[in-house]
Amino acid sequence: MDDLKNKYLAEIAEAADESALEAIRLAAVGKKGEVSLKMRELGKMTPEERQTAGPKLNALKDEINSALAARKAALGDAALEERLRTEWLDVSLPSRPGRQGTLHPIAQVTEEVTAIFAEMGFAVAEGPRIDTDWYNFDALNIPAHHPARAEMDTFYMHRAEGDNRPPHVLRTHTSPVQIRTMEAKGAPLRIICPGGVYRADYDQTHTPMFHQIEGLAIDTDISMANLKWVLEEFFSAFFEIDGIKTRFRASHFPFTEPSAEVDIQCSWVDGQLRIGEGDDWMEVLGSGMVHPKVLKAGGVDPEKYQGFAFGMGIDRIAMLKYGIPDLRAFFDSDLRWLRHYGFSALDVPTLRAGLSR
Ligand code: 2U9
Repeated sequence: MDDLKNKYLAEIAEAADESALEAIRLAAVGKKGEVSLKMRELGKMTPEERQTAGPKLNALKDEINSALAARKAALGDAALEERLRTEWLDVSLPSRPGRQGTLHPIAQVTEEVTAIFAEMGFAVAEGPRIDTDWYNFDALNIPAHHPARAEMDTFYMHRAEGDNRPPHVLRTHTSPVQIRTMEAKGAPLRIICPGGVYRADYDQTHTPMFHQIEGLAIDTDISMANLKWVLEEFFSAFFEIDGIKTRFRASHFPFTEPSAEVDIQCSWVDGQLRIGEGDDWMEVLGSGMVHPKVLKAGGVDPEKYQGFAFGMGIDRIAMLKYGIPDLRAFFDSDLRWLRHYGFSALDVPTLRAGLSR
């Protein structure tokens, strides 16, 4: 038995891979292996002989099995070590020119708008794209059966029959993020909320998913004058035109009072749009003073605080700034379009270095 033990333990220690180990296992403790055949001979022995040989054979079998397992684990570790040594990648190498991806114009414009508002002290706030109808509508002074709910062509999430939880919707604007941030942080507050929103609408100027940036500033002495200054600063920086003219037209939104739609100065020359010159106007934005009911819904005391808010379509201002003619192309994933309208991922927009180089 000692001979068997020495022979197999030496072979196991030498085994170079898993298939060699398996061959040794079969030869030693497999059905027809040497140790197994010896175990079968126990039946022919006298009871006294069996009493000493039986436990010894069992112990030998156990010892071989655990040596096999230990060697298998060691081989596995060595294989992993070898892979870690040979399979490595220098992530600091530049990508191959033909493979360099670009930033989508929506990502680029989101970065640009964020950089401008950051300079004016606005932080970025984010929230869920699926939200309750309370955050998306009620908190924004759009109660059930208000025509604005129907106008927004809302996507409702499916509910199983008998499921009585409040309805969830794909947010139709980023405004629920402002309510959530008011609840979480209170006043004073200065935030912008960029992100995707959803409305069941599809034609040349509407896609079922598009992007907005909304802004909110709350403090104890905020007025429409602050709103006008902030927006004029924004338009000048964004379109890179000093002193761009704006026009505020009275309007109506459920969540602001008073409300204004904002146009920027433009002209059409030979069917070409030019921003910041001429005597035409182009609507780019909606805004107003936050309705007291909306402040209250966000847990802010309307007796003490006021705020202004505005909202604009990122996709739309991206089209205006970069001369992109068709909204639907934004979401076609056409590589030629993406290469043409895409931006270098490494040129981060800042006010000092330039927004779009
Ligand atoms: C809170 C309070 C007020 C956000 C606002 C608009 C006006 C607006 C549209 C622009 C083009 C949506 O993308 S669009 O179709 N938005 O006209 N948005 S005021 O007002 C808020 C938001 C949140 C708590």
